[in-house]
Amino acid sequence: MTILKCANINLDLSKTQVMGILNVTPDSFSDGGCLLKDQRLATDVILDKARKMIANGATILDLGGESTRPNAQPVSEAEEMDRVLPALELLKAHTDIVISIDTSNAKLMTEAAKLGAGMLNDVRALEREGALQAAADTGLPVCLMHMQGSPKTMQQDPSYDQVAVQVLRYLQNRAEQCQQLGIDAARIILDPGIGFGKSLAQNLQLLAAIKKFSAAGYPILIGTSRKSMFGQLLQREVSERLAGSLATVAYAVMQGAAIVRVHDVQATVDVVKVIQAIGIPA
Ligand code: 8Y4
Repeated sequence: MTILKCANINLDLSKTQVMGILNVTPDSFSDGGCLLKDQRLATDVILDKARKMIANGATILDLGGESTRPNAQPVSEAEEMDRVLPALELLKAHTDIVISIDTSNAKLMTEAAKLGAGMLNDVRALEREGALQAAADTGLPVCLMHMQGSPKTMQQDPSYDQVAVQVLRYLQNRAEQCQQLGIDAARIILDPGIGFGKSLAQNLQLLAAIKKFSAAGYPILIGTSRKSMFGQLLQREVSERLAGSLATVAYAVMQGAAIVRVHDVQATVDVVKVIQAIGIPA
């Protein structure tokens, strides 16, 4: 019942799965990029990172070519495809893991599915022109994430009446839209979008509400890894946010999150295993 069919690979979402972040962007804000100065793909770097994450227990890799952090340079759809598709081909040729495509770009969704992508991850919840139909046509699972505003403006003055209620209502509406276009409910994953148009207090309220999100009946994905909420809460730089990130992973697993999206796969898999070994009380 909790099996997610990702093209030819089935994931058991009754156990929390670890999704490793693989960016194909030139900025090295958090993790060195996999692009060379001339924008060509550093194939050895990306394969190395992927193999390490797989060996450490990741079961999904999230491949992205658009930086969505505040004030990032926008990337054209063509350039995004030039970054992601060769990386996807490379990963499909050398690994067997589920490759998630982090994109809002309908054309990229279509082309990535043809090359063997296993799921789609859209921080804009398929709101871009053509994305809903394109995603439906791939037959792949989709992660619908909530964002208030756009990456450029989202942190200016995030405002909600009741953040958890509103975010969940939005995601349920998007999930219904998906099903109207033929996306099976069993292929839909919801994500409150930690850090996407939320204050520290709002991020914490969303994390505290994971159980309520799960109760909507869809698998929940949580992405907190190294985010600025830990800068605000702990006064830590990006490189010093592992402990904070792991605390939220432990909590998310305890509250039934199906997938956690992280940079630090080895440490995260250890935390997931320990929490699951203890067991989650009824
Ligand atoms: C350091 C490095 C600090 C990166 C912050 C960041 C999510 C997501 C992102 C998420 C889903 C990020 C693509 C933001 N976050 N997709 N994507 N959920 N589904 N920032 O939370 O990692 S990118």
